[in-house]
Formats: sequence, C-alpha cells, structure tokens
Amino acid sequence: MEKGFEKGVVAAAGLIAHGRGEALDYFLGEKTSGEAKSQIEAGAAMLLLAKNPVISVNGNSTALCAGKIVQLSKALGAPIEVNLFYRAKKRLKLVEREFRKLGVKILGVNGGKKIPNLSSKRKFVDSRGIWNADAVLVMLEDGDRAEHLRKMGKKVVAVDLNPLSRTARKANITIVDNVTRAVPLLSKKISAMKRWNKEKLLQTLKKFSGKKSLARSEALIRNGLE
Ligand code: PTJ
Repeated sequence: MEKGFEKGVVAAAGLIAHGRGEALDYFLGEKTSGEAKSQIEAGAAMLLLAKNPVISVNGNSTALCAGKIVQLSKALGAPIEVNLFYRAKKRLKLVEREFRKLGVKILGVNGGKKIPNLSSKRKFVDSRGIWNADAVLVMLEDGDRAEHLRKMGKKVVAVDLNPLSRTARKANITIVDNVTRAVPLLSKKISAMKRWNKEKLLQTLKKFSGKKSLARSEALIRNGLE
C-alpha cells in the first residue's frame, strides 16, 4: 500500500481506508469466516448467472491484489474497469499501467457514460463495461454508488470488511472479508461452479439471504472470533 501511494495509484484517503479495514480484519482473526465462505459461494453464483459481469477496481484494490483480480477476470470471463472516487487522468493511467504490466487491458480510462444522479466522480463509467453490465463486483469502497447501480437494475456483489458501510448494505451480496483473501477464493469457487447448471446456481442464490448473512457477519465482529 505504501508503494502504491508513493506511485500515486493509492489516494491519501485510501491509506486511511486501508487502516479501517485492517482494524476490522483483526476482529475476524485475519481469516475468512465460514459466513464469508457462504457469501463467496452466493457471490460466485450471482456473477456466473450474469450475462455481462464487470469487475470494478479502484486504487486500493489495484495496489493490494491486481494479480489476483486478473486471475478472477480470467476465471469469470469478465472485463476489469477502473472507477475512482479521486478521479484524475494521471491516476487512471497509473492504474491502467499496473494492469498492463500484467498483460491486461482495462476499461474505464475514458469512461464516457454517467451513472444517473450520482454526484461523485464514481459516476463516470465505460459504455463497454459497467454501463452495460448486469452485475458488478465492487471492492473496498463506501458510498452511494452501489445504491445507484442497483437503481439502474444491476446486481451488485461487494467485498467490504465493514458490514455497516453503505456499499455493504446496498449490495445484493456482500462478502465481509479482506479482498486479498476473498478475491482468490472467489476465483476458485467460480472455476469450480462454472460446471454447475443454471438451476443449481439459482438454487444457491435462493437459499442465501444477503441481509441475514450480513447481520451474522456483523455479529462475528461484535462478539469476537468463531
Ligand atoms: O482509489 P479511489 O480514488 O477510488 O479512492 C478509494 C477510496 C479511499 C475513496 C475508497 O477506498 C473508499 O471508499 O474508502 P472508504 O470509504 O473508507 O471505504 C472502504 C471500505 O472498504 C471500508 O468499509 C473499509 O472497512 C473496507 N476495507 C478496507 N480495507 C479493506 C476493506 N475491505 C476489504 N478488504 C480490505 N483490505
């Protein structure tokens, strides 16, 4: 993260966000809970059922796990799109360069469309990516974008260590885990579940309640380790 900040990939506020995440992760024993594993399975089902899923990345997720995100993108067959709160041409290019080094061309650098009624610069999205997506994976962000993406009719899967964040509460499915562990686990699940038929994926979603699961994750943090 420090290197990411020095390079300009991570925003100053991104370092503070990282500290918040680390603090919450200590309460989870810095391991993926059983609850998060269920959230990962449901998230995998939702993303596999989508026709045009897109993986949204910001400065923090890029600095923490760009390589793991590339593996996820390949497992799911979904493009990666950069979406920044502190949007600046220079940072967009820096994030793009991190993925180019890994051999991947990402979307969003020239995001020409706007999410309706969203005031922050997170509103800028790519017509070939999030604008057209039916499901979006968002990581490590708090704010009102998840709510507005849902208003556009999109499914939202979030990865957020804070079960109380606006993103966590507005997403269809929130994975309460560290992105560095959740992203590779999601790739693994997606690779295994690709063989499942549509009915089995739908059943997985049917038996999962995002709200109840989020409440159980909150209880895990409040009450201590499993
Ligand atoms: O790169 P930009 O310009 O888009 O800026 C990124 C900011 C700083 C705006 C973005 O990271 C952000 O929205 O930060 P927040 O508002 O603090 O929200 C981040 C959320 O992610 C908080 O709920 C944190 O608890 C959570 N979080 C932090 N680190 C991790 C995490 N969740 C999962 N894994 C982590 N490693």
